[in-house]
Amino acid sequence: MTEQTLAIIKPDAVKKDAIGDIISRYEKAGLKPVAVRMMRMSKSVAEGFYAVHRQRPFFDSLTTFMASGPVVVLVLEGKDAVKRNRELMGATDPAKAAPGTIRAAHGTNIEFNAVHGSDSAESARVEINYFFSSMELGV
Ligand code: IDP
Ligand code: MG
Repeated sequence: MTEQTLAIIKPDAVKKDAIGDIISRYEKAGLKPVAVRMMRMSKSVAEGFYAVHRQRPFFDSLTTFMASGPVVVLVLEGKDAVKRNRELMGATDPAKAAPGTIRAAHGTNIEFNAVHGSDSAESARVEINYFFSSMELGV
């Protein structure tokens, strides 16, 4: 089924000049960017985005990291986009991510792991609407 997911190229990957490689991986996998923005999140925008993790011990560190530099936020569209993007990304901890995945190639550790990807169709919907207006989404 054709669906959309939200991806974020995190500050660590932007600093490493990996934007082009990562977007190329999406395109080659049949995940078409249909909305893209480069931006810098404030700490409170990062906290809102990761609100589901607010009880976790790494919440403050994670949201400080996400606000530490520019990111690229994308809506990707394709067949089974949520699942396909999770496969492309690899495991949360780059040390455990399968060879050939984005996190294996560009992640540094379990926190600085290069990319975000929605984990379900429902969270994709919420995350896409968190960052993009209907005008940007062409709906
Ligand atoms: P995911 O990004 O693979 O979906 P989540 O469990 O949703 O992983 O965690 C969100 C983000 O929080 C991760 O991508 C990573 O940046 C950070 N994170 C997850 N677990 C840890 C941890 O144990 N220590 C530090 N940061 C973590
Ligand atoms: Mg997650």
